[in-house]
Amino acid sequence: MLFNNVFELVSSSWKLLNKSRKFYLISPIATRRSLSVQYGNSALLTAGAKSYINKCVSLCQPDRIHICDGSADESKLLQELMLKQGTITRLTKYTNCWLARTNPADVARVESKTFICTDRKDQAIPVTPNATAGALGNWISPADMEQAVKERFPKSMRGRTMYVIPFSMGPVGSQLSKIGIEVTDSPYVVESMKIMTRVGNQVLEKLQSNGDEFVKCLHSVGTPKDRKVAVPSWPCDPERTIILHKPDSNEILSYGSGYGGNSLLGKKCFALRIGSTIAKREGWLAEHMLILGITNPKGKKIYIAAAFPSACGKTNLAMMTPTLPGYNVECVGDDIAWMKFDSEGVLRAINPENGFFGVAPGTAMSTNPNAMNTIFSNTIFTNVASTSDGGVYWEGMEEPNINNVITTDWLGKLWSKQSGKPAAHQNSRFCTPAIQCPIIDPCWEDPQGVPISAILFGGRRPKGVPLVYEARNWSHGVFIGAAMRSEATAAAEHKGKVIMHDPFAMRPFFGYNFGDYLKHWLSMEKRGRVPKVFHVNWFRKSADGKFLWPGFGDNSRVLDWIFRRVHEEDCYVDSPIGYLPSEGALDITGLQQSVDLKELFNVPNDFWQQEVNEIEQYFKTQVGEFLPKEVFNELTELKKRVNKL
Ligand code: SAT
Ligand code: MN
Repeated sequence: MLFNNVFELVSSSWKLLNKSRKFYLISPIATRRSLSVQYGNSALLTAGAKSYINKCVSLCQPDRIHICDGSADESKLLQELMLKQGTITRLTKYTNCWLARTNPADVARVESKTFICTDRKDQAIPVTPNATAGALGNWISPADMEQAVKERFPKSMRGRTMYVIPFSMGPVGSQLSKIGIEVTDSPYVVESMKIMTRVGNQVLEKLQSNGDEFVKCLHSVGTPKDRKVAVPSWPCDPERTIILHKPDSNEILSYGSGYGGNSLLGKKCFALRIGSTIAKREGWLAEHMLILGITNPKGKKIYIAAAFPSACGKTNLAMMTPTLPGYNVECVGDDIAWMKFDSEGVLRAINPENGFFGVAPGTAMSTNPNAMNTIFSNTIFTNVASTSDGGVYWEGMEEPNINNVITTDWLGKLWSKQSGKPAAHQNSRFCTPAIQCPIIDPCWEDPQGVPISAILFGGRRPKGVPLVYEARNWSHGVFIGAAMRSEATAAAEHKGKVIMHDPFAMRPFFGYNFGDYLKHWLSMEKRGRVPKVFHVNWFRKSADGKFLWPGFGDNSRVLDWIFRRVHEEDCYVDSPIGYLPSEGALDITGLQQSVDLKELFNVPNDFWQQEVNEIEQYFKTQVGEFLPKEVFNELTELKKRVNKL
């Protein structure tokens, strides 16, 4: 490698130049450009870290290296830099809050440009004669991946600083945690990663004792081919964006986008895609799930994990304020759960993240007061609107003073309600430290994880799907996860409100063949005591298009029924699709609006016949021979029961 000696040189010069914290080296590359390590203590780097950084330097050829220490001083430095570059503005109304406006072409995850690289295609996705491209992920061959990298990364960091972010997914030192090193040319990514993960020297120290094992994450915002950067404050290369994962070598390479799951590589790329492949190898689960603790009026507490697709209310459920008296909800995580059986056979979960990257629009004191009380300090907002008093605004925020201030929309244009245009982008986000959540669970950082008693699957289903039903057993639960469908949202590039298959809310996040994923889930029953499984749907609508259920805090009524079912209370009736609450079992005392329970729990014959056919088609065309027979049998049984309706 061209830069093999960089760190040897750095380490020896460190003592001499420690005062100025600056090094200027003459690089050994042919062009003889100078490379300076301008920040950080390279002496802490392990041999594996050095070798990886050398490779990235050699490929991307940055002008400077910055080894992140996770400190507040470092944040100040980067905030000042980003202010100068126009990437962020200060939100003076709040403490240490910032607003970033992206290039409007870089606003969400790009699923069609996200790939898993394996030797054989069927290691990454089910290969069937009529599979729809991208339905269960995209595969790329090692040769094509190499080519894609060659076309994009060489010299991609010229003129820029290369930041090295050592981070831990999960509390540093927990048996369930894993370490990554993200190399990026975006200070916005550094500051966001410092909120979303645990960053700093303690991670490098851990690396010394864990056998130097880390996930390699290389990210560059890139530069368009014609070198015309459309929005200099938010460089990116939307035309050539690509997100590559190589499970074999625990490697991620992401080019061209600075946004969310495309660039904060600890999140979807590591914690879910690479995470799911590590989990498969090691016998645990890496899932797109929130984790909450719920205590009943008698003081009994259970933990629940719930999988909903992006932008379907995971953050709202995880931070819910129950309307049902005596109940208390506490938040462990809002997006990702890593779950493993302990030696006693109890399924234990950690939230591998350290912050929330939540959808802003719709977040309000009435819908999620705990989120509102979390996000107004130490937060990076992206693509929300700003107000002339130094604040933020988005649709549904219920800001009473909005008419007394001048509002600038997410595109930087003056905005008024009368314009009819949204002030904030639909997928605008807050990136905020989890510890600031007023109802963060006392055990949220417990290295053992919290014991999971129930798993919920759900999505946006305007028709036919009841408020809640329970799986008959584990394999039926796995089937319910596999058959999940939900309306598309703005979290990715899908347009319109089409109902999409989104098994386990993992469709964009599988790191390996979905059929093998199902087999892995089925095998959990042999590894320990599996939790009960439920399906929930807060989004059913009446014929006139109104939501049948108030949702938010009133979802505690559903959690109450689930709580009682976990404790085997006899409060259910059988139905063709699973167990429903028996008459009167759903506690609706004190509900502020009248609800049509009959409609809410109706299991319409024609709808379910169609649904079963649709699932069968989907399994046949997209999963084919990779579908485990147990899941196929569950479908056959459901079909029989539905046909008797
Ligand atoms: O953009 S992210 O992938 O981080 C958010 C989401 O889609 O859940
Ligand atoms: Mn998510």
